[in-house]
Amino acid sequence: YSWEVVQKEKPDLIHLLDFPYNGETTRDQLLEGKITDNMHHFVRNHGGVPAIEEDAFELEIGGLVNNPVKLSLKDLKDPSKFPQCEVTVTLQCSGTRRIEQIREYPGDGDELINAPWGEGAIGTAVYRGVPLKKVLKRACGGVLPECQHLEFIGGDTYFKKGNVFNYAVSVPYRKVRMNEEVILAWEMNGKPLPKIHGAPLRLVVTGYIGARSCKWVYQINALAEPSMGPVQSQEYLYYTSQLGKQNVKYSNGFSIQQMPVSSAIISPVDKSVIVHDGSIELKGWGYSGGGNWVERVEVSPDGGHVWYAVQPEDMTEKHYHAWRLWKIKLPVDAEGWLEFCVRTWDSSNNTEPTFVRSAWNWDLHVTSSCHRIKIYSVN
Ligand code: MTE
Ligand code: MO
Repeated sequence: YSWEVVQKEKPDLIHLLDFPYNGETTRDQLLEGKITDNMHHFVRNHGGVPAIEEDAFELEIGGLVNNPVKLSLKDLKDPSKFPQCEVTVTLQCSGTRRIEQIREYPGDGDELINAPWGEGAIGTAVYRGVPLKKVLKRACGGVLPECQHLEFIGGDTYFKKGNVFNYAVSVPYRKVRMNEEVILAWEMNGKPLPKIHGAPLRLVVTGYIGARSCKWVYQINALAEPSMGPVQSQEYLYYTSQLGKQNVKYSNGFSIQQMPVSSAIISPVDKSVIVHDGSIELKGWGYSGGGNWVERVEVSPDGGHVWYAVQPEDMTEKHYHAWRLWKIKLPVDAEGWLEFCVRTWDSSNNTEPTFVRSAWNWDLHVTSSCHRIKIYSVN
C-alpha cells in the first residue's frame, strides 16, 4: 500500500506523515456537512496498511468466552446469524489540537509523538455492521464471569523502540455489554470500508477515543485485565501535571477511554485580517464523547469574558455520538486584534478547560481547551 495509492485515494488531506500514514481533513471539508466523505476522512495509522485477502479472512474470538470461534466475513454478514445495524459516529483522534500545546510549550511532551494534529483529526461517518454484543452472545455463547475487558488485535504491525508489534487495544467489557452501538463494521457511508480505514473489518467504538476503534481487526480476546500490548499499556495515557519528561512512568498513566468535550473554530483562520461592516461570521465543530451529545456552543469575541450562544437552528442536528457543526454572526465594533474563542457544552453540562495549559499532559492527548484564534478586525 504505497504512498502513491494514499495520494490517489486521499488527494487533499493535509499529509502530516508519509509513513506511518497520517493525514488530517482540510478546513473546507470539515465544514462541508455532518457526514465526512470517505475521501476526506482523516487517517491515523501506527504502521502500514495490511493486505488482507477477504475470502481467506477469519475473525478469531477467544479468551474468556464460552465457545471460542472463527468467523468468516460471510458468517458475519449473514443477517440470519447476526442482526445488522448502522451507526452515525464521530471518530476523533485523542491527539486532536495537540499542535497548540506543541507551539506554546515546545519540547514539553513525549518526543515519540509523531503526529502534530490540528483541528482536523476528526470525522463523522455512517458505519454498517453487526453489534459486537450480539456476536459474543450468538457465536460464543457469551463471556465467562471473569471477563472484564475485550482486546482487539489488528493485522497491521508497527515498530517501537526496536520491537515489532501488532496493533492491540482493549475496552472495558461493560462498554460492549451496555450498548449495541459498538459494532464490527465493513461499510462506511454506504460504500465498502476503504482499506486505509480498516477493511475488511474494523471495530467502531462510539464515544471513545479513536485509538480504540481497531482497524483490520482479526482477533478478539475476552480478558480479565486490559490488553498488555504497548498501544494499550504505554500509549493513550493521561498523566497529572507533575509528570514530565524526567519523571514519567507508564505505570503512572491513566488509560484514556471516553472522549471529553472539544470544539474548534474552523473559519476564519487564526491570524487573519477581516474587513467587515459590524459583524463577523464564525464556523466550526463541537463534539462530546461518552454517550453525550452536544447541547450548546458558545463563542466569545473578547477572549472569554462575554459569550454568545449559537442558535439551535445554526447547528446541525443533535445526535448521540456525533459532532455538531455550528455558525454564528457576532457583532464586532472594535478595530485591531481581537481574540475569539469557542466552548462546547454537552448534555451533562460538561465543557472544555479554559486555557491551553489547563489541558496540558505529557502524552499530549485530549488536550482540547477553549479554542482561541486572533483576528485583526477592520471595521
Ligand atoms: N487500528 C489499527 N489496527 N492500527 C492503527 O494504527 N489507529 C487508531 C484507530 N485504529 C489504528 C487503529 C487511531 S489512533 C485512530 S484515531 C483511529 O483508528 C483512526 O481511524 P481512521 O484512520 O479510520 O480515521
Ligand atoms: Mo488516534
